[in-house]
Amino acid sequence: LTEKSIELGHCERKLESNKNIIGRKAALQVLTPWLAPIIWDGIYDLNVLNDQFKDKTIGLFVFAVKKYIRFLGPFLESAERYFMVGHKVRYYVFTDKVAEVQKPKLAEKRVLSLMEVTADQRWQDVSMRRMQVLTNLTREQLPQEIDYLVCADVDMVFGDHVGVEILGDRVATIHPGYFLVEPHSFSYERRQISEAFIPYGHGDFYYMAAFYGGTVEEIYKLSTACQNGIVADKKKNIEAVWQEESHLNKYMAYNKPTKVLSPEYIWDTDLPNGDMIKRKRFLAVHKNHAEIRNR
Ligand code: 2GW
Ligand code: MN
Repeated sequence: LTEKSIELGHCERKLESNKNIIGRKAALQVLTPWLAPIIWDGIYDLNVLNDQFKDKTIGLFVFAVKKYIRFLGPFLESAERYFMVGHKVRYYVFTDKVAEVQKPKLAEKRVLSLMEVTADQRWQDVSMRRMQVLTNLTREQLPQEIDYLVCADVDMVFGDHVGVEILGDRVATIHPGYFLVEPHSFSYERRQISEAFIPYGHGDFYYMAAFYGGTVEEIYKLSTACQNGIVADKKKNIEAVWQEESHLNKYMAYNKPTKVLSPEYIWDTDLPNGDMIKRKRFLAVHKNHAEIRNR
């Protein structure tokens, strides 16, 4: 299966030189063991998919509070160029300073909802707050407005096509730093006391919380489960090693994604093995951590 799969993708060229890697790793598969597709360039026909999804509306959820407001302009501008071009799109932007946000000019069939959210003191709470907000949003408002929701970090830019090939019931992206890594070394939460605990031997990929999605109904279930985990941990005075990313991984380990996105969909040009990734579609913006993260 692995060898056959590789022929389908752009990785054919790489087969010889990477035989040692491919033999062991999940890296360049195009199908998971539970038969969900792993999306790489070259394995799908966009014309067919565009037609299948032509009547759907896609939401893009993003948080930009405190200093991270500065990332919003480039994020939205790049989304206008590359994200779901030609389809109906609604942006859901949550910020603590609505008045400070400059609304970019949007193409036809695309709308922006700006919503107020309180800025948490601790950055870990800012990041985790997204799950609570998502729970409410997907329960109350989104069922009437959209079909699919995609959730993203704001410190990113789209650099190449991201379209309906990513849509599915439950979709997660392989963390670009872990696609060649053995499951034993995944940075899952390994303390049993946390709700995000995943024992050795469980879990399939290490997913990154910077890009995931699904139907509104599925994101409601996912965010509710993650939020409950976060709250339960807080009661015990603990916090998962990678905050809501740990809870997302726990959820996906036991509610397997129906579609998996390859690291083409989250890349960081500082990482090694970039030559294995033909299309870098969604890229981390390099930031001065000391400056942007001080409170
Ligand atoms: C985050 C860290 C330190 C200080 C501030 C913030 C911060 C984050 C903030 O001040 N304002 C804000 O809007 N955020 C939002 O949270 C924003 O959308 C940002 O992209 C997201 C996650 O924070 P980020 O991008 O700094 O985290 P990363 O790039 O290290 O991402 C991974 O790990 C996180 C958990 O620690 C999340 O799971 C994230 O989804 C992962 O990609
Ligand atoms: Mn980020």
